[in-house]
Amino acid sequence: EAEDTGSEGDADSGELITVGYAQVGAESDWRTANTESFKSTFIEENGYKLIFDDAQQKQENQIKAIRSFIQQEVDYIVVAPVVETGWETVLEEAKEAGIPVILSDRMMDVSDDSLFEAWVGGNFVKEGETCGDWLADYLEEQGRGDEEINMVTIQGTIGASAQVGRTEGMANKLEEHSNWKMLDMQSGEFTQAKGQEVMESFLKSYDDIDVVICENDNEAFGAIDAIKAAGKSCGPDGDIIVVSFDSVKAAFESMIAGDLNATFECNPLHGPRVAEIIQKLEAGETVDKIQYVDEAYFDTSMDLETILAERAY
Ligand code: GYE
Repeated sequence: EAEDTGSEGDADSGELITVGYAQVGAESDWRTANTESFKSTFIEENGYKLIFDDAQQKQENQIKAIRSFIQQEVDYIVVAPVVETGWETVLEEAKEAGIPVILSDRMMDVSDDSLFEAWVGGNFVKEGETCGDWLADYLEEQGRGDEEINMVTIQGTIGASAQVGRTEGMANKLEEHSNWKMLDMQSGEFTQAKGQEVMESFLKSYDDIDVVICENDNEAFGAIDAIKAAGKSCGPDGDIIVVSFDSVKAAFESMIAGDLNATFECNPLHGPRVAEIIQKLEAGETVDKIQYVDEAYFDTSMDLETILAERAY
């Protein structure tokens, strides 16, 4: 259901730039921060009217939202695509209607890249590789560099760029460490509830898990609950190493509590970045097609309280 967060059809709305945002859903803290970034950027004072749609993690809902944006003759369509494939037809419809499409967060896999103007988001493969490198250093420091290490992965939504890239980045690092073994990988749909369920089943199937890689922080929160419920411990002083992606505030709290070992950052604050792209297009300037955002990582060796106090999401 599209929610009109702009002015209620007042006389001025013709001068505002109308932006339709087809959002994935509300599955994680990251997503909430991303939605907030768009809602606070695309406001009337900044010259915009935002039409926001939450697809509840379903591609068919996003396609419907895009079609509704086309019908409403919005000026720009912004999409954070749930999955990478299956977008050609609806993008061609937008192109025929002369409405520019900007992608943000996750990527689309389309044969004709003139179907969108630009993409801005995180480098998911790099995030996965950073995670693998961190793990190698951490195990080395613990004197476990040559030990057999058993891992499991709670993946994101299958086919979503963030899942595809993070899994791939980690797989690249697995190739470099013959003593690392990936026992199992299953999707936790980027939610805490599903993350917990998947971890419960992993713990039933394997009694020798050393590391759990969670493809977002919320899955890790669920996994940590499952580990504790099974009578095991995690974090720097525990039985199981838990790492995740995003670096939302709650992940810092989890590290401070001694549950989570590390989180690999993914910046959700794309509202201003997309607004900059739109302003350039309005001015007839060219924009970089692919724009990666710089990202860091955080672990329990750092002064997390200080970092958390300054964290925007
Ligand atoms: O990691 C996860 C969210 O696509 C980068 O989606 C985004 C991912 C993020 O559900 O928390």
